[in-house]
Amino acid sequence: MRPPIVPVVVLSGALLLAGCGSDSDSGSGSGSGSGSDGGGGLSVSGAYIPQPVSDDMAAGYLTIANAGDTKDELTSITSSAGEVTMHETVGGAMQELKQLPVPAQGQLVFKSGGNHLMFDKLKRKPKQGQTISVELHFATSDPVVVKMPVKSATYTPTTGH
Ligand SMILES: [Cu+2]
Repeated sequence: MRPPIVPVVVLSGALLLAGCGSDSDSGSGSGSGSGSDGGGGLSVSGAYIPQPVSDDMAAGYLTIANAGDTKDELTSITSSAGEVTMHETVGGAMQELKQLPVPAQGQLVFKSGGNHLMFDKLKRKPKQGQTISVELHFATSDPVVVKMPVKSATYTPTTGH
């Protein structure tokens, strides 16, 4: 008697785990129902802070996506690490913004060379490997807590889909 041939099943689904490194920590509010009334429509991705040169200032970047049909506004950012404001870059100079729109079915993008989060009066200098937690406040949606990893000073995100 010969041993039966066992078919080898390749579970290609496991490969998905290696993609995109989405450290989803946003404690997604379970069961967002029809989502007709704001809330649950916002998600944050690609957050990072390049390790700053300065001891008490740093820039931060992230993308806020709005899957809902209602536009919202980012109105403030708070963090126990220090003060955080929104900045835009205009002709090489930075200007503080009071709020920024998150369009319906759209995105609000903070990226190097453009809009960014500005950390000021930091209690400790951010170092690569650390994480800084910030809370995003919106005109309509509930606040969103984002853990922003500190990357190398020269880190640039790989844009993928
Ligand atoms: Cu700035």
